[in-house]
Amino acid sequence: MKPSRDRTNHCRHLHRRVLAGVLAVTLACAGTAAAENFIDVTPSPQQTHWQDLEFGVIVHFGTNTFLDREWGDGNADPAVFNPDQVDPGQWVKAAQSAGAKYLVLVAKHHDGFALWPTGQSDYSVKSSPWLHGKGDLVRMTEQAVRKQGMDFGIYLSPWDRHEPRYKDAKAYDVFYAAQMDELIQNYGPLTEWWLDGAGSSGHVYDFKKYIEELRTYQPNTMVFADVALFDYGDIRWVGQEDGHIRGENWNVIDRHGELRWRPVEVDTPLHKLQWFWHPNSDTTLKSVPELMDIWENSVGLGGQLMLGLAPNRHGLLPAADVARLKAFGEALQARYGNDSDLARRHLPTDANTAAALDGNDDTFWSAPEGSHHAELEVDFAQPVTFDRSLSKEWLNAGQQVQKYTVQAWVDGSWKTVASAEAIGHMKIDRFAPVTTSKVRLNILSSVGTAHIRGFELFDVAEPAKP
Ligand code: FUL
Repeated sequence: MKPSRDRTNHCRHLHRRVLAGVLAVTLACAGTAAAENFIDVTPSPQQTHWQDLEFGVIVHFGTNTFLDREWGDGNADPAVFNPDQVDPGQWVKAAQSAGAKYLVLVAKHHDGFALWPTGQSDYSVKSSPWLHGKGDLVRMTEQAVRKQGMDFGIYLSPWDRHEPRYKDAKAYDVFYAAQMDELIQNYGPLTEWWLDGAGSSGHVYDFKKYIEELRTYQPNTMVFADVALFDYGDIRWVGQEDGHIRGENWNVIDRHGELRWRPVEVDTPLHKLQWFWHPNSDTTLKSVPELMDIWENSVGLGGQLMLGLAPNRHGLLPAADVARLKAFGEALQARYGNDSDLARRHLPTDANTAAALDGNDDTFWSAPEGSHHAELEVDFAQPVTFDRSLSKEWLNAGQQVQKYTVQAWVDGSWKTVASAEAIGHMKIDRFAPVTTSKVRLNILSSVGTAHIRGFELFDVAEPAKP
């Protein structure tokens, strides 16, 4: 397997420093490179920060909103963009009520219409009647987001159906990089940059140049990249937009023989199949049970949820959307909030175990150093009844757990109620209700020492799905 870029550079550096020919260094580097495997790959601090956000929203608003379209053809008259009550503060508060921690704004969708007064083209808010062409929606949104203490990110569609230079790949590269420069240099720190591959097949972009530009001014920005743009992604696309992760969720993915930590993002809109607002929006809103199911199958399986929000022609989220987001946030708290966690009722225990049960993600339980198997046991004075467990792995040293069970002490022996492979950032396991005064997370196999940030138990008592 080919050595990772970082390790190769590190070895080159060492070689330079010990030119005197310390054979051991050469051998050590060759040896390490050959030994590279999944477990050697760990997240960057920026990825850890991003994964801890868990839930963000992406806002689609533009000419499509006024034309009942999802994919604009690039010919919309800027005059159609004329919202009369734009209030990003309202979007932000609604997103927060659902529990979202950051907001990504679609600054330019495939139709090419820019929501900020770009200097690279006239196809933007400055040619619209909105605020007499003096508005800057990226600025307004960024300020509202930061005021509420959320992180901010930007989507700038590579596919541009309006820009005449799009036909000339080299000229378009200059154009895209210049638009990107405006966004990355003028609107504060960005947590995520959304590179959307839709519509781009057959077009060759100089992504290397774009990413160099981004990294220069925004070294901490995580690049989301789907199918075609995979090489550049710090985070990866789940592969569809139905809000579900399928199968075990591992963070280290091999692409072209290169191993990288690439946590998964699960993007799905609040309205069924609609990223932009449409006149029928009241009939497409996902229900609270549907949103809960999405959260449990994205965040609950160690992924990042990116929920699409769509302001209407006034520039406001419809009242029904605001109410739905709030109800979703409340349902999440009721089901998985700290007050619902039964593991908090545990009997006094040692400090190591307590660190997994305290609801604090900055403290974690560690298995005995170097162990490949360990148990984290929780004891109760009174029996508790639960049907879900929620486990969280501390991932800074890599995703160590590769097989585990959740077991309850029933009639004098350990009964397995759940068994799986990956834990990762978060793992919710569901099972038939069990009543017990002793539970354990039984780590059957960890490559290195396992670390658990959280082990929680819930009694959801929800009828099983058909
Ligand atoms: C897709 C786009 O084509 C959709 O319109 C939307 O922006 C979604 C978030 O990404 O690839």
